[in-house]
Amino acid sequence: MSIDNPLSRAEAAGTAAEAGAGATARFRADKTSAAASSQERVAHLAGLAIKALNGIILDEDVTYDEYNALKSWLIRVGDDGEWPLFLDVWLEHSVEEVANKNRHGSKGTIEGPYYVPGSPAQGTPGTLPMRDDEPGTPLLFQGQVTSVDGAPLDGARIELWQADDLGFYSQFAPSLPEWNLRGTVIADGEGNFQVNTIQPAPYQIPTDGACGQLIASAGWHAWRPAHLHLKVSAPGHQLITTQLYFPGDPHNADDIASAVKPELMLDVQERGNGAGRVTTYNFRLDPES
Ligand code: MBD
Ligand code: FE
Repeated sequence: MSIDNPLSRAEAAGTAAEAGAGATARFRADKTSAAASSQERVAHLAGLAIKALNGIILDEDVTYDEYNALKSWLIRVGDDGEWPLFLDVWLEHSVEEVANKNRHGSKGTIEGPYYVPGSPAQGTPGTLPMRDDEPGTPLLFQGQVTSVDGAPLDGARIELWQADDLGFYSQFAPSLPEWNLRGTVIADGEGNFQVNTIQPAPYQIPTDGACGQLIASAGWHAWRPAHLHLKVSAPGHQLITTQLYFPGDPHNADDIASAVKPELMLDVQERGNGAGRVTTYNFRLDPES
């Protein structure tokens, strides 16, 4: 974004349907695994879900007007491509809780809809791909990757993706370079890494799509606190998908996606002399089971 021709926030945002179409295509490319569940499991879980919804209809005397409002909203979620957004905001946190309940190392949290595999790799110290005049406070993010027993891990990889200073993710908002603020850092032989980036802005669920319509109709807020997304891995160890948060963000306590954990709060310090901020976070990985 150039100083003499700044994009308005609305221009930088694009539309909910554009972001939704991107997230839907991404999911189809990376995560569609056919027939992962047995017939018994499908019958059990689908049966329970249908029973729970029928219970709500009967207990709450749901009317035909309400039923038809739900029907038209569900159709719109698909039209806007917002099933990935809807599911990751309101359900993924419970799936993550189940998936990682036996882990001893660093906490994970949800992946969300905006991960793209294959971001450009580089050594340490590194710098996330960004525009020449990338807006935002510079942030040096550093740490060490060890095993749960404290052994430094050679061959550790830190994949980072994040929103920019307006809260937008490259490849899901228009006008951003393909890999803007997405990168993979290869740690040194002791698992130490340093990466230069900028502090992300909080993320607002698009207001012009089906999820935004639900939020407005219910009178909820639409915000996720500012966060860095990470996938941290090392040979022989379980990959961690996580996010890290910034102290003082007004939505740390009421993230719409319920993905904040106290262990995921960064300690951010000023570097002085206008050099921006620095934060250190160490990752402890469980051995492969
Ligand atoms: C995000 O940036 C995000 O991290 C999640 C989980 C959902 C929507 C947008
Ligand atoms: Fe995010």
